[in-house]
Amino acid sequence: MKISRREFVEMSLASAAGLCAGGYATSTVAAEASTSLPEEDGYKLWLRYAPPGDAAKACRQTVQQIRVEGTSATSGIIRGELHSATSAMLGGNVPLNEKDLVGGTVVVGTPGNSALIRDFNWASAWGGVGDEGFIIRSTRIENKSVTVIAANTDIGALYGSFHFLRLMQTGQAIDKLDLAEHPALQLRLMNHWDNPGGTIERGYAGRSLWQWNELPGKISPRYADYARACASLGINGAVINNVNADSHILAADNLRKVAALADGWRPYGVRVYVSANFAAPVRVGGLKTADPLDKGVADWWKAKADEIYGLIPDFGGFLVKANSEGQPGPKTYGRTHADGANVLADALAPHNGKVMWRAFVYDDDIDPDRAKRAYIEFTKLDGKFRPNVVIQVKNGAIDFQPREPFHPLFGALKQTPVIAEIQATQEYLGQAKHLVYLGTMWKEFLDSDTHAKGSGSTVAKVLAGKIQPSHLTGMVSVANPGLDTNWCGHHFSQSNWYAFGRLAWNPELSAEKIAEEWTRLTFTNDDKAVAVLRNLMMGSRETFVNYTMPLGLHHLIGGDHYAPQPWNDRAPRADWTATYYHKAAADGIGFDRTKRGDHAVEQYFPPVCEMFDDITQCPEKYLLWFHRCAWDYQMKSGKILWDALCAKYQAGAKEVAVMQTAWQSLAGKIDARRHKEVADRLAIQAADAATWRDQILEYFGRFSKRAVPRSS
Ligand code: GCV
Repeated sequence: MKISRREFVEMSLASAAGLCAGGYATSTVAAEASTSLPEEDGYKLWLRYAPPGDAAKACRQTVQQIRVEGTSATSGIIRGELHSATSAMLGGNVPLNEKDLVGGTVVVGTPGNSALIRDFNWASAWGGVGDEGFIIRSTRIENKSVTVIAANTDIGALYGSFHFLRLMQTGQAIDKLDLAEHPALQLRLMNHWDNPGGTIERGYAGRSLWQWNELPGKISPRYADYARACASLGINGAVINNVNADSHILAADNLRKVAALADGWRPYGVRVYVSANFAAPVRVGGLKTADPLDKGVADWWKAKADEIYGLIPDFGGFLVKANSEGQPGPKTYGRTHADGANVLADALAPHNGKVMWRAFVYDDDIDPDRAKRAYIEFTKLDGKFRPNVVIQVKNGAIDFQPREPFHPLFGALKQTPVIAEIQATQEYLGQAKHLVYLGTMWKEFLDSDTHAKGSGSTVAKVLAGKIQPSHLTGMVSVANPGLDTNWCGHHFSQSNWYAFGRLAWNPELSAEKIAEEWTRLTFTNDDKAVAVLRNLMMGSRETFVNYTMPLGLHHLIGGDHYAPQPWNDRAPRADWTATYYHKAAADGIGFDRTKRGDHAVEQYFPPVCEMFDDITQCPEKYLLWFHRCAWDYQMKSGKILWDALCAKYQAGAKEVAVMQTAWQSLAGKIDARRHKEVADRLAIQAADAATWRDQILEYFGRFSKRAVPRSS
């Protein structure tokens, strides 16, 4: 059942007024089921394996027993997962690895561990799915109907098994399957900003999952639960510590702790990576310098890499934040970012390790505009990096704002692999207090056309190496789980972990499909409830933008990155204030990045450059990012800018009330505990949205000298 956003708003409002009979009438639904659903705490994430309703009967025919081939730890995990999941969903013990093959057997394996699978002549498919992909087919063996989940590797078989379970859980037909999947991107990594003391930079869901004081001797069961959740989405690695890195993560005793995590995650296909502090040769190694061109420094990194690989043979590599926000780096020694990345790359290369070098740099001697600096620095260095270096670029040129145009570096580096960094932890998007589904925001980014090689050169295609060939591809996300029971603080923040994983696997998936899938897995398969939930999620990011930073406004915050602070004009750096960005004054508002301003638009390929530059073509959602406008500038709607701005803030705050109503209408369709916990956070969100609206409009009104029009 699909309903438009407008219908959703109308239905929710009607429901609030008791007018809507179509399944959204709060009282009936609530009364019906409020006592029947067991309470849930959210720990199980999207792996609840609730019975899939009407689809269960059909599934029972197709899944009568499970046969998982192989003896590896991963095969054991697949066996356990399929057995417990299918038994839970189908309401009874599903036999496992019985001697006889019967109709309705699900066979899982690889050509390496299964004679049955080796016998299939699926040569064309095998090549296509590579090391991490899988094939799922409904077929016949010994004249019996079976389902085969086959892959070249155990990890591919694990991913295929999770995929199969996802189809079951979401109530899809599983009796005529013929599909092959493989990931579009190679590096699909969680980036944890966890500190060894247990705190998490920009973490809103409790303390770090990693118990540094207990490792390596004591292994929390939560480590495996974490890796399982990652594997269920195809996430294949985790950078376990903050990019503002404590150099001592590289000390011998800490590396043993890292190795213990790696050992536990290996069977799930989750490789460990570490954020390295560029000054480690000095701080840990006791050298006098960390100059990347110093032989002693290069030797130190080589020895350190050898030591790491001695403990962790499949160690992924280093993530580095250098010469950024006070972190040390090669520029400290008069060297370039390429010099810095290469010394680490040379140390890792014999072990097949990678360096992910962040482009989040904004030294103010490069250009007065923070948005321009990374492009200027990194385009100069294109082609100067070793083959095992990738440049990790945030989705936008400032810093994970509620809305940014895509970073101009995407498509601009022709000889250097680029991977994208997005942020699931909602640092600037209401943290874990506001319900904001980021799938839509990431799709807006991934679908942006860079025009790097003509029309259709979307960011997604650039990342997948389809525009310029790239031997290394990937997308990473600043992670949002912590020790909170429900992992992510807000139940809906789990959807952002989920959406990241699904998009890193396939950036062409739609945000809507992912929202619907997550909803069915996490809450309910009830179609009407799913429609409400999906629409709630799909509109939530635009709503957040409306009540915080619409029409291209950005960074209207202070140090907490949460509350409105448009008046913030004092910080250790000008580009940490709000006034630097909005430049509100009596004559207007906005940052002139056009060809008549600071020329930032010229960092984009034509015709994107011209589109952003020309105020009549520039999408209004980016208006004040690129243009400075008078308060009475005529918008496409015919409204003047001030009135349009007021309307956005008013609409945003109103939309949160609609979200509350929609959520209320689901009482009884969602277990009482999670329903209340989300309702409580929505109440905070509603109050915050009103505060944003009122404080921003009061503040900008001081410059526009215009009254706030009555809200329509
Ligand atoms: C880890 C922003 C955040 C910082 C973060 C930084 C980064 O500035 O506020 O907390 O530091 O981005 O991405 O390195």
